[in-house]
Amino acid sequence: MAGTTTPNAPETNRIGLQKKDYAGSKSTLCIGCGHDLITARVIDACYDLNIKPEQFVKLSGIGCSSKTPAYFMSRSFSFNSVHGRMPSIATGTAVANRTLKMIGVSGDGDTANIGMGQFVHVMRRNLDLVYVVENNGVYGLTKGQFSATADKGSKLKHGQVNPFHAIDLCALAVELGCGFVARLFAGNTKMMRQVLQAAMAYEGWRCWTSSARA
Ligand SMILES: Cc1ncc(C[n+]2csc(CCOP(=O)(O)OP(=O)(O)O)c2C)c(N)n1
Ligand SMILES: [Mg+2]
Repeated sequence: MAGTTTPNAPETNRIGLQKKDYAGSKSTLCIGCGHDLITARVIDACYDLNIKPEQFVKLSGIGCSSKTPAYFMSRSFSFNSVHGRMPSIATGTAVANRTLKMIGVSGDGDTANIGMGQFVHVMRRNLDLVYVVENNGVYGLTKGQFSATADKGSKLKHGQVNPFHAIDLCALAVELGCGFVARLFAGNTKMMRQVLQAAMAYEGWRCWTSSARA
C-alpha cells in the first residue's frame, strides 16, 4: 500500500505505521499450525486498511485459536473470555464503545460446540463484528477430540471414526441473515488477505471461517 518514498526508509502505511506496529507477541502454537497463518493475514489486513491499533479490540474464547489475539496488535484492547462466550463480550464491548473496531477469533469447538447458542444470537442481533472461526475440525488445545465441524467418517490418531455429520457454520450464517460470509483455506495467502480486508471494511455482521484443511 502507500509507502514512504525516501530510499532506505522503512515502509509505512497511510497513517505512518510499519508492519511491526501491528505485531503481537511470539506464537506458542505448534510449528506449522494454520492458526499462525491466519494471525499473519490479520496483521496484513489491519496494516493495509490503516487501522489505528488503539481503536481496535480483539476478543476470543478458549482454545489454541482463541490464544491467537495475543500474537497480533499488541497495542490494541483485548479480552480473552470463557469458552464459547466471546459473542457476549463483543456485544457488551459494542454497547460500551461504538467507535472501536472489533475482531472476534474463535475455534470450531469454541463456536460450533460450547458456543453455538451465542454464535446464532450474535448473528440475529447483527453485531458489527468480524467473527473468525479457525476451523481445524478438532479441539486442538485438549489434544484433538472431534468438534462438531469434523467430517463424518474422519479418523482420529488412534483410529476412532466420527459417526456424526458436520455442522456447516457458513451455511448456518447465511441462513441466519449474516451479510458477509466466506470460507477459505488458511494456506491461501493472497485470497485470505483480500477477503479479510473486505470483511473488515464491510459494515455489519460478517462471519469468516477458515479451514486448516484444503
Ligand atoms: C467450560 C469449559 N469446558 C471445556 C473446556 C476444555 N477446553 C479447552 S479448549 C477446548 C476446545 C477448543 O477447541 P477449538 O475451539 O476448536 O480450538 P482449537 O484449540 O482447535 O483452536 C475445550 C473443550 C474449557 N476450557 N472450558
Ligand atoms: Mg479446533
